[in-house]
Amino acid sequence: MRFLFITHGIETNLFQGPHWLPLGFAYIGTLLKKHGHEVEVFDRYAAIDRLGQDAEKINQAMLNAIKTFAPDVVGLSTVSPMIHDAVYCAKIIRDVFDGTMLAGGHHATALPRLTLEKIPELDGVGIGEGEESLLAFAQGKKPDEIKGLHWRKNSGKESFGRVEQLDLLPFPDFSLFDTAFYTRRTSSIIRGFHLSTLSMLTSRGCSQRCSFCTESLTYGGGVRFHSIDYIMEMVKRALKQYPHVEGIYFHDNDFMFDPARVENICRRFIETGLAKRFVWAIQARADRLKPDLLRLMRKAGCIKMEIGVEAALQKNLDSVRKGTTVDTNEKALRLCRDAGISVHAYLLTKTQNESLADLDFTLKWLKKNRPDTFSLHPLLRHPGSVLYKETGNRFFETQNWTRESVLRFYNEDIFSKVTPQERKNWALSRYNPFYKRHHRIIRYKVNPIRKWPQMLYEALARRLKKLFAK
Ligand code: B12
Ligand code: SF4
Repeated sequence: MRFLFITHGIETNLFQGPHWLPLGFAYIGTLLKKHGHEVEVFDRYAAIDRLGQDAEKINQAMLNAIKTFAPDVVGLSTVSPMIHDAVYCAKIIRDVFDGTMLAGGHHATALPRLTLEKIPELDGVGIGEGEESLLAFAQGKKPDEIKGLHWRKNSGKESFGRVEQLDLLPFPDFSLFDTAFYTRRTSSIIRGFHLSTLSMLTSRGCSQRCSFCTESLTYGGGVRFHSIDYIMEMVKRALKQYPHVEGIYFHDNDFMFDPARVENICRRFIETGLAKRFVWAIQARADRLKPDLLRLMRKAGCIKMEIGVEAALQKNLDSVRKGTTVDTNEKALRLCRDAGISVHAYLLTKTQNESLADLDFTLKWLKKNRPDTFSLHPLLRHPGSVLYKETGNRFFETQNWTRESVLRFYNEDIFSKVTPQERKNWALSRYNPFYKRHHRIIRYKVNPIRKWPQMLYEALARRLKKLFAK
């Protein structure tokens, strides 16, 4: 069978250059290829790099790819804030394609039946992880009996696709993507460090259920692991195939979930000499960090840890059910600094009862605790999350999935007490200047002088691009 996968869309005006590679289709595509099926990916994100910030051109290129490749199945990935793009893609694809069209990913998983209802061009949706479901479909299993696929015609109960034994998956074949684009040096993947990188997973799932997050819905509660041998071989092969790659971002939701496993990984990186070949970054919860292990991780090449700090105030941590404390977060930053590991702190804004004083407190907290890099993200209500259930007003159930209405829903600030004008003023006068200065200094501090000319050139090119876009 021939499969064409289409990555979830992008607001073209938000394009920021190379980012994390879409691993979902890397895994699904590689498994299908291993079983003799033909796979191509039309990557709407990477297409912007080739075709510019012109949605019309990208859509045309996508339709041309469908006509040329003539797939049996088109698979779309979905995330809720961009669901309008999937709605649009399905419509225009249907005009030129009469094979099977499916959608999967976080949004389809959270709202499978509704996704079928709102996107009439779809034949079915994938729920949870799609590898085994799509392989079963390609191998001719009766559609109604495939776990993780829900068909329009099927009125039965939905089931989740879940890869129980991760090691049965072949190593992801990155060549399905524009690797020249994804491995281009940038400071935005292992944040601050100007490196050529690849993304990988060593585990899937999360044991927590923070109120804003849908990870434990899509990948199931609890964590499944690849074996250490699998991880070593995956890393070794990728570095051999892409000799210019300098770093790996491990995308696991909670890399540090099992400290003994992390210790084993580190020891193997050191013993095999891989620790000298590449550097790596992870995402971890603040409450999992121990000084000895962090020192070992640094020795094994870990240079960056991304932590969901979320808030500088305990009331906000509690309101999103993070299950951590301000103290734990502050200690985590100190421990990483002592071990020589750079930290990225993710923080939330537009939270419950947020006031201007809270925003100032957050800024003060950043200045005091000095994470090496940080970013502030609005608290979003994704379907499938506890937050959506409690405060989403059944938006997706009751409203049209047009760009305007989806953007309006996501831009709504129903929690905080800060007015849009106050927020703008605060950002312009207080947050942005500090953010810019801090990140500029960090970039030049952590990167060797030989990389500075390229970094300067890129910063200039970005500025010029922005100017032209205006
Ligand atoms: C890397 C990443 C990106 C990358 C690449 C995205 C991509 N195409 O994969 C970039 C930076 C481009 C990106 C962008 C965005 N992202 Co993003 N991203 C991620 C991240 C961190 C990892 C994705 C990943 O590789 N997962 C691992 C692989 C194995 O899983 P997967 O991609 O989900 O795919 C599996 C299943 O979902 C399923 N599946 C997926 N597609 C399909 C299709 C079919 C047909 C089938 C059957 C199955 C199937 O099978 C796959 C294999 O098991 C996730 C968090 C996460 N853990 O998923 C957030 C996440 C997916 N992103 C999210 C969001 C919100 C966005 C943005 C909208 C952010 C924004 N506000 O701009 C944008 C969207 C595009 C835009 N406007 O720019 C949310 C989605 C929330 C939701 N419930 O909808 C997530 C979950 C983060 C979060 N916790 O909030 N993202
Ligand atoms: S935010 Fe992080 S810790 Fe919380 S549920 Fe999501 S992945 Fe797990």
